[in-house]
Amino acid sequence: MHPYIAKTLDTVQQRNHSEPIFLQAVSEVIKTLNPILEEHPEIEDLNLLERMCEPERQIIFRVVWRGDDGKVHTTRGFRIEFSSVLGPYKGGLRFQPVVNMGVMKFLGFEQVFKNSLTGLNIGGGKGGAEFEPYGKSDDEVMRFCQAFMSELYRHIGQQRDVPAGDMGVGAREIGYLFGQYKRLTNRYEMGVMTGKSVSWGGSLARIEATGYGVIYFTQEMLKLRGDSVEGKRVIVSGAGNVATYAMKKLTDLGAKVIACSDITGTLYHEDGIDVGVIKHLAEVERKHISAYCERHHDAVFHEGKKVWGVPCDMAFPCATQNELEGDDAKELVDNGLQLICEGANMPCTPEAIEVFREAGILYGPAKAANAGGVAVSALEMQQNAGLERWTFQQVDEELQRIMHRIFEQCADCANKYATPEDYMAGANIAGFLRVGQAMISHGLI
Ligand code: 2IT
Repeated sequence: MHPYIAKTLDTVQQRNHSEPIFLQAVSEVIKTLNPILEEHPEIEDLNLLERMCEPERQIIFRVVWRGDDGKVHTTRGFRIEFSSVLGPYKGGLRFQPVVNMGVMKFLGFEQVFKNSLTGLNIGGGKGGAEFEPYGKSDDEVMRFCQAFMSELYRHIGQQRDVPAGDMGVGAREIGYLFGQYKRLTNRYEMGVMTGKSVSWGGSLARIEATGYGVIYFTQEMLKLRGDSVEGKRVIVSGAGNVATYAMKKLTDLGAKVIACSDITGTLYHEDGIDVGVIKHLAEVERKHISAYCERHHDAVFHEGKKVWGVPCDMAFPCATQNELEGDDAKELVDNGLQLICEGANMPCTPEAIEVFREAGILYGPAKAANAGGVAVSALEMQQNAGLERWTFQQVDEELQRIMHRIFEQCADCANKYATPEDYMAGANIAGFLRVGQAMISHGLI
């Protein structure tokens, strides 16, 4: 390891010792940067690595709201404005009880490199709150969103910081947040948020974009090996937007999705998962996937079980960080896995990635493979700024072009600086180079 990398890791470790998840994200990126440090001594001269590991601004705030139970709750809200070197801070809001500063910072850090890879003008940020929307009434969610925005509104703006959804934040929450922003600022600032409902400024294909993008990236990886997704047996973890639309695209392309999962367990359906039912459960009924078996009696639900034990050709972790560990990876490889592509942010642990690497499994890293969501968010901003409304096909074609470009950058950097098909190193290096060059142009700030 280059001594400058070791020194930076040490500094970041000391400064953030209570945030192991953030340290994991940082070390995964900077350990792959060895080859470019020789070629670019200015990285060390200008201390770019350490500067990149420190968010530009970290906002923590109190959110006070009254629940349906009549009780007053105090929740912690966050917005990490990580880097504005390529554009306004851009990244989602996550509402989940386990959210904390380390999680926010890891997601913000990943977002910087992901957004860089899109080639679009978006900086990196992330936010959220330790709030559980599941099982809450619409009214309660609305009151929480209004309370959350009562502080957040002073930090965001269409040229400043543009939040979107993430886990626990969908079109419903974005609507309540936007309504409160409009009330507080007395401005209909359409581009201040993305992931809006299509009826009032949202983009067609935004909801599909992350999942579809993951599969477009997968197609690119397979194409280089003269292969395709057709006829493959597939498992997907998660039952949210990313998983649902990854499953839909896979099914449309002739793959067979035999299992998916959520926090309650794994659903197995040998005939192929009926994505329409999963979508309805997630988006309309807001129910866990065990309810799927009421409609398909030949499907089986395994309570409390992870999906990784189901033998398959391809696996798509689309649920959450560190959901796939070293032992899961070994089991997948032993069962004949050929490809893994990440829909969630950092779903594979470092041990799991090492297992895949040693076995020569095709591995699509999240910051490249799941960048389609934020890319279409930027297209939503573009439509809002031009008072335009693109068709589904226009957005989808642009998404495919963007995913193709992302893949090419990853492949080129892998070939040039690492080894062919090392898309993890390729993504980190390509993402880093664009951010680094812009930082150098902006001087010491
Ligand atoms: O993880 C992600 O890339 C997102 N949650 C999407 C962020 C966005 O601004 O659309």
